[in-house]
Amino acid sequence: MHVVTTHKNTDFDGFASVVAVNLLFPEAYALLPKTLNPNVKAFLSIHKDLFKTHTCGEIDLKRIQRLIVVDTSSWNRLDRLDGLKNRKDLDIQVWDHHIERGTICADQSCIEPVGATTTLLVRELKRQHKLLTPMQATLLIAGIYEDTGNLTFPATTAEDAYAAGWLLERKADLNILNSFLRPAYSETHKAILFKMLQHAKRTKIKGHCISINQVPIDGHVDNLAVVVRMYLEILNVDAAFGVFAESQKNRCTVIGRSQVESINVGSLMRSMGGGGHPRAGSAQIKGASPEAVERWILELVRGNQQASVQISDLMSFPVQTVTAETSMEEVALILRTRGITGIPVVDGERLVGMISRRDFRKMRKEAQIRSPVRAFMTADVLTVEPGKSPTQAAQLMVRHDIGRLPVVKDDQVIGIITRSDVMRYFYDLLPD
Ligand SMILES: [Mn+2]
Repeated sequence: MHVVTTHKNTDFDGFASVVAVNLLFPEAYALLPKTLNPNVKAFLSIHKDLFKTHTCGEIDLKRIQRLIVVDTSSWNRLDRLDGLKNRKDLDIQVWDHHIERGTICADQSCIEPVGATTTLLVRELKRQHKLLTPMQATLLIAGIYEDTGNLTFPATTAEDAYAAGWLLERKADLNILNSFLRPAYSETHKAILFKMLQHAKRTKIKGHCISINQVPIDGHVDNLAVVVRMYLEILNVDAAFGVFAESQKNRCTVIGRSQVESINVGSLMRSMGGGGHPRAGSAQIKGASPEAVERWILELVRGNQQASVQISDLMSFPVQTVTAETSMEEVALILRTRGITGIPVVDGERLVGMISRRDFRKMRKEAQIRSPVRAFMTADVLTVEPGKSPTQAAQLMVRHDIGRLPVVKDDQVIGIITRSDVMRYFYDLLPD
């Protein structure tokens, strides 16, 4: 007898992986733990008839010859299968995307750091040209979307996105999916949040109010980012950090969230060996006490260099300018040779307008190419001050659909910032 199973408190990735294995090995019994996460439970309550599943009590463990484990590699996360632990004749296969090895010794394993275990199974389904019903495709895509936060979590890989694409081609239904993929907020999350609120403290650093909270946890808890986000909102601080300490494994998981631009959580977490984006990030630290991790975060926030990036750090200068008397012909030549799309028009050092490639469309006759810029320039020019932040510049560009902003200080043009300068900052390609 062959059995496929997954971890307790089964999420969509776990359940979808079980179903995917069943497509690869139709003879395997799908064994589900008694505890399912609330989203999966809601899904199964409606779709139960479509998926043939069993629970532990229905199966005689002695008859199992082959065990396929998905989305975990630890015996203690399986439901009532301890009796199989010491069976020498058992053939074990593991499919998982958590790369820390668990306690299960597998004969065959596929363990790779992708966003979801389902992705690894989709690879195999694709290779074997298996047919999927739209319902199966929908369940599988739910597994990928849940574990990757709809392909937005930093752990998401290109292969997760390709797998999602393949499932959409097989008619995965996003309407059904959305009604079941509410942010997972379980009893465990509630208990952790409650503990955090009991010990909440606020710290003032450089005019910011932040909160760091140490929480002991027992084993891996999925999706702690949800808890940190709620904690941040309830405390209404500028940034919040959860230091989740697993004393057994001697490691801490830090999850940070920020609602101000001047605290860039992604760059803080990168300094700690993790990753993320300006508003959210995480890192895992081995062999440090939670107290030491807290002190480290405080130090990083105090010296938060990245946060003080201003337009003046990103802008280009000196700026090529023209006067209102320059001919359009000359402007065309400058645009072409310098590979730019617009030039500020100045009177002395004062900004009086902007002439861009678009303005050439206003010309009616060819002879007008010899006319001065004054006739075609935009006089009402949006500008930005050097002390403003990259986000503020980006907002102006998006709102007014412009690709460049002159940087003006005391009525003088001191630089220019383009859309690509701002993008480069957001993608962290800022030169040191
Ligand atoms: Mn998973």
